[in-house]
Amino acid sequence: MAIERSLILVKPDAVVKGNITAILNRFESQGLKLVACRMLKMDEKLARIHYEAHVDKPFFPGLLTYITSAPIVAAIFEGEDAVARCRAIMGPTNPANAPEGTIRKDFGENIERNAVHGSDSVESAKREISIYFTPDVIQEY
Ligand code: IDP
Ligand code: MG
Repeated sequence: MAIERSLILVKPDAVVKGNITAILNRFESQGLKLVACRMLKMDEKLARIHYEAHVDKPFFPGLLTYITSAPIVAAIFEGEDAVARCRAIMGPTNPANAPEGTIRKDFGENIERNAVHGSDSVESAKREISIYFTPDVIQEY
């Protein structure tokens, strides 16, 4: 297994409810290393870049309204097999299908307002990390 990085977003529903640190802790407590972190508000331009695979989907207008409704926290977690491990810690897209103890089960509201984003492959992680972070702000320790 290789050391990977995943791009995680704490999404607006979770930020507004005060769940930022509880969610980041789910990754940190599983041994994933936080190597970059920032808070920002998505705008439509950024949302269309981040969700480029979804811009033509029927749910995109609702997703756009939601994801730009309040700030988000963008973070990079690093570790062995980080992409798959982060996805497992998050749970599936729909919180209704999420196992006990996953972030989306514990903090998600519905298939749209599901608390967290995580990269779905190493390739996606590289693309997504470059949207939010320049290499000089990613820490080595
Ligand atoms: P993922 O976040 O688990 O990778 P994707 O299929 O990539 O799921 O969808 C991106 C985001 O779009 C989801 O996290 C969710 O916020 C939203 N979304 C996905 N499918 C639906 C849907 O059917 N209705 C409403 N929102 C959706
Ligand atoms: Mg996805």
